[in-house]
Amino acid sequence: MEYVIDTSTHKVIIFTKESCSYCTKAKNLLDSKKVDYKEIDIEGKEDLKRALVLKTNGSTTVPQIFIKGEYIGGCDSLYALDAKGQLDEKLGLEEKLQ
Ligand SMILES: N[C@@H](CCC(=O)N[C@@H](CS)C(=O)NCC(=O)O)C(=O)O
Repeated sequence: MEYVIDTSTHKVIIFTKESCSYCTKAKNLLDSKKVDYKEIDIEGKEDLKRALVLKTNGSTTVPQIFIKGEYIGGCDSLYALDAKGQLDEKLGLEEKLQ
């Protein structure tokens, strides 16, 4: 049976493998923003890997990140969004005004 990925189940979903430095770096950024995320380890799960390639328009690396169902990309894309000041908005983090 073909595996279908549903990215609407959690606000942030990150597909990872163990011993992946880019995955750690991406999670560090999310952790620094105190954002909860669902981590899915794809190591050894061939049907899940195939489904993820389809879901990400052909990306074969990890991490692969989705926010509110929107495909963000990998670690570099996550950091690029933050550098542009757009990540907090996508995460729904509001600036706490005094
Ligand atoms: N530019 C990518 C680099 C990601 C990357 O190279 N990830 C490595 C693991 S740390 C990878 O997926 N290598 C291929 C593999 O493990 O199958 C990003 O920012 O996410």
